[in-house]
Amino acid sequence: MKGKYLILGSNLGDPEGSLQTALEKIKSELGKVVRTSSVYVTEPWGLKDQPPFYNQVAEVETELNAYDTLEKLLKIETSMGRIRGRKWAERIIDIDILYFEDQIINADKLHIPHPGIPDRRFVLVPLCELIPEMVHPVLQVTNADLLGSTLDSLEVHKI
Ligand code: PH2
Ligand code: MG
Ligand code: MG
Repeated sequence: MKGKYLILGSNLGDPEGSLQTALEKIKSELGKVVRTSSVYVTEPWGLKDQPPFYNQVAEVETELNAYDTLEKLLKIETSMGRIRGRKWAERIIDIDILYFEDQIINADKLHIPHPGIPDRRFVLVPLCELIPEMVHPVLQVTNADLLGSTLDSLEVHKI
């Protein structure tokens, strides 16, 4: 299976509303939103002293390449009032590229597949709702395998 998958996250203001707004902006800036996972409330990963996150995975179709896609996503984040603070800190909206078909990119500011996938249940759980059988192009195991073997134990609740 060769899709393009994003993860959206928010834990400030109106997180559910922000996920919705971001999906609408993705539609107008990138192309089609083919499918979305459920929304999950997730314990903060990395920095504990912040509100829980709302996370959702989206499959998108776009004619843009990965670099231009990243540029558009950063533009959407800025248009929604994202201010960059501490690494892993609270944010109105974060949109990261997880997979871009089976492309492997390791550039300055763009790493695809997203290097955090195997260590984050808040990514793997919604991803497995959509594509458990997809094989990670670097690790050569499925998303379901990654979820089964992850060392992360943070809680992820479907709402
Ligand atoms: N994003 C982060 C840091 N920690 N934790 C959860 N649960 N969800 C996130 O989206 C998230 C996080 C930095 O991108
Ligand atoms: Mg992120
Ligand atoms: Mg990001």
